Amino acid sequence: MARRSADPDSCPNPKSPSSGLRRSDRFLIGLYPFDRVVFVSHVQPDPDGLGSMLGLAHLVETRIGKPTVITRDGLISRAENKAFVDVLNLDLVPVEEVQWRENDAVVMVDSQPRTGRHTFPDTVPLHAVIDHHDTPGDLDGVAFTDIRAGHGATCTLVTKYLRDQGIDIPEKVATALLYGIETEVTGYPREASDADDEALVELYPLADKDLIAQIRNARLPHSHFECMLQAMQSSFIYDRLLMSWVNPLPQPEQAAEVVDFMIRFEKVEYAFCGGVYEDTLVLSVRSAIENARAGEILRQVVGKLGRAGGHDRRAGGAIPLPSTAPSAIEDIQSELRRRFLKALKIEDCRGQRLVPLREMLENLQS
Ligand SMILES: [Mn+2]
Repeated sequence: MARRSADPDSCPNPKSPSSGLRRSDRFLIGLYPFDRVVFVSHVQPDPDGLGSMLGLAHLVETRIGKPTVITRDGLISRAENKAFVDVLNLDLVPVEEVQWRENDAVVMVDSQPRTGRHTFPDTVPLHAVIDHHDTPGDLDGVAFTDIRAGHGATCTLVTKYLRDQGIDIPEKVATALLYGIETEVTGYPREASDADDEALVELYPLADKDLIAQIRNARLPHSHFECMLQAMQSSFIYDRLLMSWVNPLPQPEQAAEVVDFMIRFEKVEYAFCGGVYEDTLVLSVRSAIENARAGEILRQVVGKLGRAGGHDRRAGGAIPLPSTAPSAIEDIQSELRRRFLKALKIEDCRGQRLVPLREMLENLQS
């Protein structure tokens, strides 16, 4: 399998003159003038974002002794992610409750500014952005940036910062970083670089494997099964694409749970799920092939209707709905279907139900 090689740490950062300093040195030096460091990530924060904030907070507190705040933007609804927060006992401040101070350094991880993935005000100036998404953000005026799309996880970059600074990684931090990387790079096939593997090998002996097991096998709510049933009943196969709709979506992250499950279907290369949550159509895509360009395709499909982005094999998006009337939702759904089929050059393909109607009815009667 082709491996992407991670760019070396010595690769010059266009925002900083070549100084012989490592990125982690420059990151820490830049924080000296500030009184406090506030970490932010994207909406519905995932283990990679949460683990990165936790790891960097440990770095900042240990190395330069500044107080830190770790925030949560929006809901955490996926069962594994809730378990991650619970078993690791994370103290997350809802981002809307942060009292922003003049002398805060705001550090964004696992996301980039003005990509439509945040709810805190645009007027809060960002000091640093550390990310691995290839979704371009507006980095104007950000003093420190470390964007490495060649890495499978932001937690990998954070692990490297901790190692470079010679800092012991406590069990809780190691567990969070390990699970953060694992969830990002476990795929069909994996989206990982050698740097991700190195970080995993380093973190594994330090992490609490019992906690990892509790997170990985988190107990599932009733709504998970209702959502999966609806997804299966609504799924159509269009050549190498499977499309599912769940309306309404019990939790926004369940669109991702649907595609994580559906992409294992041996006959398709792309799985798409859309579902209405409140007044938003939440979208999620997975691909089973390399060079799938899932993020790019979903951005193209969504266009000006909303926002989308992601990675080669995983992508997400959201479309604000002017109306949640069934006919308005159907209109947007058929437009998205048309655009997705066009993007995959299968526009002449007729859809086939994943589960034939007759079987569904027979199951109901038996
Ligand atoms: Mn990530």
